[in-house]
Amino acid sequence: MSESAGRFGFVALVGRPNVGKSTLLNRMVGERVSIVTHKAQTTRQRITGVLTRADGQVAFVDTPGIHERESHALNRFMNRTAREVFREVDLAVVLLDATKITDEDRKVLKLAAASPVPVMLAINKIDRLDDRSRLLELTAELTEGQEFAGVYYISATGGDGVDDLINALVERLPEGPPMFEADQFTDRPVRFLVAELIREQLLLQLHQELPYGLTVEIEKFEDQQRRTEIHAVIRVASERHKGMVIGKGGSVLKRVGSRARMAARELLDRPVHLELWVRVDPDWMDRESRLRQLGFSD
Ligand SMILES: Nc1nc2c(ncn2[C@@H]2O[C@H](COP(=O)(O)OP(=O)(O)OP(=O)(O)O)[C@@H](O)[C@H]2O)c(=O)[nH]1
Ligand SMILES: [Mg+2]
Repeated sequence: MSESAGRFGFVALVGRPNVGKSTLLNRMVGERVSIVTHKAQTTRQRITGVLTRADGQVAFVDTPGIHERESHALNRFMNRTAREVFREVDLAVVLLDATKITDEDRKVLKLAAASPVPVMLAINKIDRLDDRSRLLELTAELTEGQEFAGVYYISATGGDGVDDLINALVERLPEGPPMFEADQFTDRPVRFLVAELIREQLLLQLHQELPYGLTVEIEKFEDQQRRTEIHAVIRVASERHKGMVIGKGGSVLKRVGSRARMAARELLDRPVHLELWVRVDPDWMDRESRLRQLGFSD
């Protein structure tokens, strides 16, 4: 009946670690849906962020960065999550970092070539390029022998080119009613988002390999009259790691707790009481069955 029926669809964001998928998701949705750090392999599970506009709704699916080394069941789970997303969406965006093209990017492009849905290329971090004239050369090289639904040059942090990308995506989506309420910006429950905010602080406060060997679970999440009471467990692989997460006199854990509490307070828009425990669980990241128990599900 109406002349311009709205559009709805799922759009996957795919790419190697650290190219800026989660930053772009947050920018497009206008909320902090997915955690972002300077470290590779920040995102571990898919998370949907919803953008509702007058002409339609887009459900963006952020995925873990596709990476080469699959040393643990967790890595295999992450790569599988990213690879399989092509089959579950209407459109995919492959993200690249304009300042650095790697073998992992080439692997992602190869996967995209087999995609059952159209793929757009978004070349990100153009704000970091001194000489943008190189972009055309780079694009020619990357798209050689491969069809893309469009190529966009963007800065997920600065916002350059992002609106053009969104407009192009919406135009390509099928007509249909929105799946999410207009005020719902993610498919994940708030307790998942809080667990991620704690993990974000751990990634930022701990060095080198350590953050990769831990996971965060929410054991209690209770809205009380004046505040929300949250208890979380940080699972680590060894006693040594436990010591590092706690820090001298509890200093590291205290810092992580207070920063995560502030972030959770902002997210929930009410006071938060956050308690953290550290538990040793040597093979949590090596067994598929254990991962499923901990909520890593496809
Ligand atoms: N200068 C600049 N930095 C960016 C841009 N987009 C993202 N970054 C930075 O790149 C780093 C990685 O960003 P993420 O959004 O976590 O990357 P990701 O692709 O989600 O990474 P994984 O979750 O590990 O796969 C962060 O330090 C971001 O601030 C951009 O357009 N310009
Ligand atoms: Mg990410």
